[in-house]
Amino acid sequence: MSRREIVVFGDMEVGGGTVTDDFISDVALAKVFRFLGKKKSPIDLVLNGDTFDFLKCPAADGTYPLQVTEQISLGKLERALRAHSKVIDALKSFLNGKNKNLYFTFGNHDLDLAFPKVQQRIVEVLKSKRVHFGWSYEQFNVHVEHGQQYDKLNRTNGALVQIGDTTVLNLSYSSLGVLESFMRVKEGNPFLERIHSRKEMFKLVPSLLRTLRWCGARQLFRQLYYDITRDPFRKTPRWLWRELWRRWLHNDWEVPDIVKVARKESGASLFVLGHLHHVYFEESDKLIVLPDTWRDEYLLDMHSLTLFPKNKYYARIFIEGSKFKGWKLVHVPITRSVLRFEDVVKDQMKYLALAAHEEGYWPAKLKRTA
Ligand SMILES: [Mn+2]
Repeated sequence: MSRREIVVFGDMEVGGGTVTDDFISDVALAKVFRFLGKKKSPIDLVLNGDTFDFLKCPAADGTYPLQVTEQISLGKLERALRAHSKVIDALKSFLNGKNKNLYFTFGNHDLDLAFPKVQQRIVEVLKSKRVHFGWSYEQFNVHVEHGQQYDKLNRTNGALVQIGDTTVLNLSYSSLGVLESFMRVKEGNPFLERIHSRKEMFKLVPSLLRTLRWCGARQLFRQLYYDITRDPFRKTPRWLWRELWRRWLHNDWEVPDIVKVARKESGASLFVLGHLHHVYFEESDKLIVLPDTWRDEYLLDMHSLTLFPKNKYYARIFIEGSKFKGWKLVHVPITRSVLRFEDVVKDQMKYLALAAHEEGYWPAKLKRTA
């Protein structure tokens, strides 16, 4: 009986090599991709959304435009390809293997993958026809999807939208808020933004929470202004007001629990999700697997006030004939230091550089813009 594997990575968030680029695990990830390429069995490699972090990657002039054209996305893509050529070369080597296919699903940070020229450019760089793009991967009763469509602030009705003669990205309320109000905070606090839980971290840095609340209030007023001026692309439905207000009031800066919603929606027997940056699995009438993120993130321990770099995982799903036979979550060990929170707060840039150095990644220079 024929055997094949579906291998899923979530939320890699490969960025443009700027200070807001949170992907530094080039060495470890490239090694896994090359290893998978050498395996004899057919493999469908699924990069499950937010593979590229177009959202937090500035345009060439250092700004974060709200109307993202194909040209802007192409520029961001070029910089990400250059900043992370090791990973791209490893994907090329994977595709050179026998019976290997690569799938990109769209996440909220890389809706840009829906632009035809962005797809063309990736196919051209990877030098392979076995590269596929879509909202989800659905084969052998396995459903792989990023999950932003189950998150009301992040969901969109299609990836692209027409404004006059121009096609631009159909950005969600959440993405517009990130670009309009929060990227400057991220640029000023590039390390602190990688730390979870946010709620606990804010207890130690109340000034950051104040800044965010101020940005949130400004964003609410902006939304009100668009509403009054009847900007057709910024209509504010009633539920959105409720949701924005609830989040502002309760200091809720987390992604909602999309697993509950997704569970109801899908008929597949195995469901792989991303977006939440959790490692998680659940087995009831159907199996739900979350293989976490490959972006550099930390868990804050409130007793010792130390930061533990999060582990990196991917999911392996085994298919025999056309039937689902089992699955495995693989942990990729990377040696990293545990950091003291108070040191990091004092000099975030120093510890960004240290983290990148420990992973063997060193971009030409950490800059504000590319
Ligand atoms: Mn996401």
